[in-house]
Amino acid sequence: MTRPDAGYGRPARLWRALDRARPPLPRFRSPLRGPWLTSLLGLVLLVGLPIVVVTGLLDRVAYGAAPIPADVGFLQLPPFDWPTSPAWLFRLTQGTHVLLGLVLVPIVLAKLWSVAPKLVVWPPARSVTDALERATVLLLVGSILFEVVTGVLNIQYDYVFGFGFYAAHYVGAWVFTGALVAHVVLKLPLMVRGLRSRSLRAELRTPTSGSEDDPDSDLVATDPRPATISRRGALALIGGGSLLVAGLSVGQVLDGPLRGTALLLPRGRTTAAADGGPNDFPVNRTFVASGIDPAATGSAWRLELSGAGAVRLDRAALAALAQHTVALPIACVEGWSTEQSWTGVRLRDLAALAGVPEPVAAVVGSIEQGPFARAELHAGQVLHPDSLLALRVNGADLSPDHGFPARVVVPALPGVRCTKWVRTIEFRSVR
Ligand SMILES: Nc1nc2c(c(=O)[nH]1)N[C@H]1C(S)=C(S)[C@@H](COP(=O)(O)O)O[C@H]1N2
Ligand SMILES: [Mo]
Repeated sequence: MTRPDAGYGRPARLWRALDRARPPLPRFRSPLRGPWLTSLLGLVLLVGLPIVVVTGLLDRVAYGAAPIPADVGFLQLPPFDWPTSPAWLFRLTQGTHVLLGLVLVPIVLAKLWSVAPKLVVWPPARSVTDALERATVLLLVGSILFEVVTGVLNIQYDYVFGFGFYAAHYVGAWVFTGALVAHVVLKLPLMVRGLRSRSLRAELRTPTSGSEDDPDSDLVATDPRPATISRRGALALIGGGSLLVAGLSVGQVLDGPLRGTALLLPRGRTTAAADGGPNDFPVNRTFVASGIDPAATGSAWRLELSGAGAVRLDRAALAALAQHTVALPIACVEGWSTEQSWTGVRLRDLAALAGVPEPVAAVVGSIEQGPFARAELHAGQVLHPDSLLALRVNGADLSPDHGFPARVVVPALPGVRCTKWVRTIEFRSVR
């Protein structure tokens, strides 16, 4: 004989057992939570985060080929030649990536706060579709936190991760993008409905707001505490947090005394010579840190060009070639940037000297060993009339920290490829 509830017995018992096993979950009782606030924060992130992702992916293309950043297999974007014009292009894309990424952190945290009742539910999933939906949320939350933490650590004083950072942050960005697309597809109608449920204008005029939110939403507290802050106040707090972050970061892209205000980003504030002189601008790696033997940059230094033939030039011979002066930015992948006036020999003149007037690429070698030992430039970067092997900056010889005897500066080239302490340049006529 079968029992009448045979079909339901097992699941019902399972639910009861799960209910009994319910861990002591926190109760969320703020009356501010509800579809409207969550949707508003969601909308801001839906506009802002794709900009952070796209500028990040563009920076990756600008950066060029391995070894830094490391190979990422099938996730590699189709490479294209990063433009050389406008000269501030990388300054803009990377500055936006880092600044906007930081400014959105308070909003990401507020959004997570606003959906907290949905993040900790028991049982974790009630059906297969529910489980799938929750898996995308888990990936979304996990990847955004991962991107924030790795990004913030990387722009602090030193590379915390070595060069594993670039691959990790990049793969994390793709995980986030996939999860975001799924999340938007699933939640867009809810977001639109949530936004329509209140008027932003009315909310901004309301000094206190109680809990009169949609009682059907599982974001809304069932036993709310009295409000201690209005929705207007909450928005001011979140927006104020973002403004504060912006105010303490934006200095890293400004030249002059305002640079000192970038308190959250010490790397962009560290200058080599704090003397107000021509070489007093941010330095990435100092000469001492490079580990280069000082004798290697002294009178024994020669620039070695190769191409159709080999040419060796000492610094006096380089200085005797036609010199060009141009204002170009150094824009670091960590987000700081500066514009300086550089003087030196055009790379295309050096290419001609090496017997390769129409190179398809150039490989620049540094005296320094390690990840900066060589950097490849594409034809457009070599042939641009503003692309220089700089000997001087702001009218003075380069300081050891900024790459003496000679360094590369190329319009729109990421700072990381503007090799300092150059020793060799190989001009290639075939790829
Ligand atoms: N040889 C060498 N070149 C280098 C670096 C380096 O560490 N070693 N740092 C690069 C990075 S990441 C940046 S942002 C710029 C910074 O130039 P600066 O230190 O003169 O401001 O130099 C680039 N050239
Ligand atoms: Mo950099």
